[in-house]
Amino acid sequence: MKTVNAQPFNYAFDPETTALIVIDMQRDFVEPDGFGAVLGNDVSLVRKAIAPCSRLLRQAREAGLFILHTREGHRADLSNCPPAKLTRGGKTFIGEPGAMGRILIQGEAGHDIIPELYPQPGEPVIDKPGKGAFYATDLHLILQARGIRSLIICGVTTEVCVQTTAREANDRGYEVLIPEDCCASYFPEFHRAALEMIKAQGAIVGWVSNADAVIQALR
Ligand code: C5J
Repeated sequence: MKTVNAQPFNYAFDPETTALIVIDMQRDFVEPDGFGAVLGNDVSLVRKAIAPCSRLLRQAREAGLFILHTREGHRADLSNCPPAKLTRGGKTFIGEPGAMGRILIQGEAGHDIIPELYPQPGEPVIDKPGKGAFYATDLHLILQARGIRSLIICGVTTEVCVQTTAREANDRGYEVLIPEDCCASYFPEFHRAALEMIKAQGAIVGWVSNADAVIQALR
């Protein structure tokens, strides 16, 4: 077992039964011409997570951890996008043309994962239509088949897709750890609040740590 210095108390995990999931580090969310930016957000806030994620990814690969990535997006004909989701955004909408192709559409440049954190061969990529990575995907099946029990979750945004996935995972019995500098939000106060909620009441959803502490545990 490995132990990570975490809050609200140390997090113990077995690398054999632990997976690292990188949530939605897609060009549409973190690059200056993407969906997030067009909605009026300052992407420099979410780009802060790239370097810590990259360091953690490198160490996780070296340690042989099971690594997965997710992408939020939809079929080109929008048939797997709930009508309610299609009306959200206010300024631009899913499926509309953007600087990197149609917004959040599978196969478009903006839907792809940023080059800095690009998946390596053998690392499954989960395409998800919702905020949570378990909803309408085969993620749970893949994790169960590998005997995974603990999840280290990184990515964007903290209070949306990261938090939703952490809650879904917790309810399915996984022990969740979030390295706080490996996730980010366009709203720093939401980032802080989401992490507070996760670790409250004796890790009601999971544990919070940082990239260096997880890297040290993996060494
Ligand atoms: C959002 C995400 N914020 N990946 N998606 O719409 O958090």
